[in-house]
Amino acid sequence: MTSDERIDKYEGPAGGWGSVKSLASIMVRTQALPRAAATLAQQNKTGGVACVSCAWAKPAHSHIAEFCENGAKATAWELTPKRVDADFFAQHTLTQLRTWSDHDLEFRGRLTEPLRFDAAQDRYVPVTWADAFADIGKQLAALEPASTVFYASGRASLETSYMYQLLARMYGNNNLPDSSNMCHETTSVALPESIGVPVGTVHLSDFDATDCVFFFGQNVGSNSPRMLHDLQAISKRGAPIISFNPLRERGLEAFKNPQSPLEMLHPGSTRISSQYHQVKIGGDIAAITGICKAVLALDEAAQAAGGKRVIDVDFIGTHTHGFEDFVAFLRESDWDALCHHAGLSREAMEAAAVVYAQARAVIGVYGMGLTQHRGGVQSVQMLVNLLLMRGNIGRSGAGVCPVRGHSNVQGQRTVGITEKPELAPLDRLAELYGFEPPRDKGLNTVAACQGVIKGEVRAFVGLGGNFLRAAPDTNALEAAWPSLDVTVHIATKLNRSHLLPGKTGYVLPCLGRMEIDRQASGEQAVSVEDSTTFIHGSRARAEPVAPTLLSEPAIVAGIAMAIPSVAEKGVPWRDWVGNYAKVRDAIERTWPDVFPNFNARLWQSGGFPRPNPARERKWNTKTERANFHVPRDLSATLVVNRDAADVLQLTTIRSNDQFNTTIYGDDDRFRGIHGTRKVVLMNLADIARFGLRDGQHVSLHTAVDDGVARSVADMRVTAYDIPAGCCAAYYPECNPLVPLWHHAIGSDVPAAKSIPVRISAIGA
Ligand SMILES: Nc1nc2c(c(=O)[nH]1)N[C@H]1C(S)=C(S)[C@@H](COP(=O)(O)OP(=O)(O)OC[C@H]3O[C@@H](n4cnc5c(=O)[nH]c(N)nc54)[C@H](O)[C@@H]3O)O[C@H]1N2
Ligand SMILES: Nc1nc2c(c(=O)[nH]1)N[C@H]1C(S)=C(S)[C@@H](COP(=O)(O)OP(=O)(O)OC[C@H]3O[C@@H](n4cnc5c(=O)[nH]c(N)nc54)[C@H](O)[C@@H]3O)O[C@H]1N2
Ligand SMILES: [Mo]
Repeated sequence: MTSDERIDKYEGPAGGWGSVKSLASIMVRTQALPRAAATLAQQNKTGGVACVSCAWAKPAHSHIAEFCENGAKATAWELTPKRVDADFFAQHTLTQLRTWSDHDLEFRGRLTEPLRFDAAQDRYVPVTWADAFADIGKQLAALEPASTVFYASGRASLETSYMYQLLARMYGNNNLPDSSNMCHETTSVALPESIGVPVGTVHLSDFDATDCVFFFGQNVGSNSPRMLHDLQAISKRGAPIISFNPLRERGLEAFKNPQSPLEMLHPGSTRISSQYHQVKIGGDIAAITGICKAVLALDEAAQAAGGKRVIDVDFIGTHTHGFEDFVAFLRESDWDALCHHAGLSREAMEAAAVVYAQARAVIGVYGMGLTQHRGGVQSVQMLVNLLLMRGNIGRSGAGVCPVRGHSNVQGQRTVGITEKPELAPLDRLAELYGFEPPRDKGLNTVAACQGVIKGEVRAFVGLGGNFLRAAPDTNALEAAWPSLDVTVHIATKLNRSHLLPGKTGYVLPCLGRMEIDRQASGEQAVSVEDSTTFIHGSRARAEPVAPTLLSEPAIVAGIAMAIPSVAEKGVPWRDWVGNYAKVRDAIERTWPDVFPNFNARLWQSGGFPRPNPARERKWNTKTERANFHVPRDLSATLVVNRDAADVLQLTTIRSNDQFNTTIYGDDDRFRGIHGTRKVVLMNLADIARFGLRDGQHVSLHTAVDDGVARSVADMRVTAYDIPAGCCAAYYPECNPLVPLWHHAIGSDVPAAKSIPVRISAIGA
């Protein structure tokens, strides 16, 4: 343990003075003030800039400061004046840079010049934009279109994303995986089967009207802190919040609003959760089954007593399908098995059921704790089952609320970034642009990784992101990556993915969303979609960090115009780049029902929602009803060795000091972890059982029998309040442990929340 490593228990609330201190520290380290000041004042407000951190809703009536600690950190990180320029790359070979940490690579500052990999020197060297585009165009044109992948990490705007999908389809494939494939793709598969829409049904106004929130596997205090304002208001009105999480996350326990002077001067904080259930990893299906079983029992008791029914019989009769099978499943489920898989007592599940049964309108919120399991699709559908029992979808104050990740990840799907041809408006694109779009299924993230490993994928283009760090089976992927023919990364900051170029490798530096984007028709605005399906305009306030940067639309257009087969199709790429309103017109022409009067509504206060039939109780499912789904298994882990005595289920988590693979620092204030990320959080009984001691360094090994050895070394055992049989450690450091085939059934989202592991003492 180095001298500044420290593990203690954090007793404060989420927000509060700790938040102010943490923010001040990053502002100083990145030197982002004063450049960031004007941006922060306008962040998430109508007419201002949409935050680049999370996708939580942006209210119509904003607070004076409508940003949170982590949103401000993301702003500071992007608006730092620090840069990595030609000199930096002249001084460092890629071999050297590969020894740097994720934090150190990004912390050095913004990329400013287009770079080409020079294999002889083992360096990136500066190149002109014109030469970069010409070479990339030539190289991609020489490849079989099916062997190129166009990845998108959910930050790029609707305008850029639309252009990007068109580029891929005109080039000749649907190989458009995005970060959603590692994230909420489970939602996009589960919800259409259950309720006929791929997105949540809750608007911000429902949070004002709700009686109760059920909260599963989402770390609100770190990952969507602005939502704490909504939860605080709910809690203050006395409405219950029932949380399910293996870890006692601070943001779900207590909050002090750092933007309220009155609250900051007062001792105390708002309690958030009224019940906190430390479910076992992957135990949500069993926990919700138990709650549903108890709701059914309450309903039977009410009927016997001649009282009002607890289940919504009218709704179930008129609007749902499959209820009888579901009831049969609940009756057959055995309490002992439910308690075993959930890691909760029958009383705990019954207590949650009583609150659920008493609430008039309930919202079900969830995050990666449900989606990133082999049984993730079933977990999400189980939550919907619970909501359907009392008609909690399609009315005020009720609904299902997946909390999305990247700030425009949901929007990218809305404008055609998808590998599934049936989800893209291919006929409409054919009609509008006069070409025959490819109809074959494209590669998602897992399939793209398999393609790289097998040598079938020859080129990778990344619109943002850090694919090699974010994806599973890091070692296998890194070994295969350099044999790619072409890698092109459009990026703001240097990361590990850039350090393993293909034979031809480019890094193309772009403007961030917070930087003024001047084109032929003047300063441009862009748009994004939030977690609650509202679309917002975003206008930047900060001067670009360097005059050499191009905007993302300009880079996508530059590549498109350099590939002869794309260029000849006559899309007015240059006009679009000159005026993004023309791209919005094209989006409106492609989806007239979703984006009517797009440009006119861009600055509508609070954004404008896209149509959501499930909110109106119109069910676009095969049965034309909302469907109850009987789960196939009571545990979402669905892993081999799950009950072996020497195996723990590992969940990979984010700290309060990171945004995905972007690591702001080594502290995780809310969990009391300081100065290190190489920890494995374990139950005291497991530490004793394995003959380990708190503070000891160990290795983790994936406990599957597929003939591949996967380990992560030098992890510090840290006693923590987590259920026995479970452990937790940080992402991305643990991605070498996730087998590529270990993913959610149906959605292929890597099962990063239940990895079976064995632990060995170092040197043992
Ligand atoms: N500051 C910041 N904001 C972010 C991000 C970030 O990294 N930093 N990332 C963005 C992105 S892309 C995304 S997808 C979201 C991610 O936001 P979250 O959905 O919150 O994802 P995680 O941080 O991975 O943590 C999920 C939570 O699930 C819990 N959990 C783990 N396993 C289980 C389980 O089996 N059952 C239950 N019930 N809970 C479980 C963990 O303890 C943790 O509290 O946040 C977005 N916002
Ligand atoms: N084990 C494990 N693995 C996981 C997860 C987990 O919980 N556990 N979570 C998964 C999830 S939910 C997600 S979403 C993925 C995240 O996967 P990605 O989205 O691929 O990764 P990020 O870390 O968000 O990408 C960071 C990089 O994006 C670039 N960037 C930042 N801003 C911009 C911009 O405005 N434009 C452009 N062009 N580039 C920009 C910078 O170069 C930065 O280094 O990881 C997944 N992997
Ligand atoms: Mo995500």
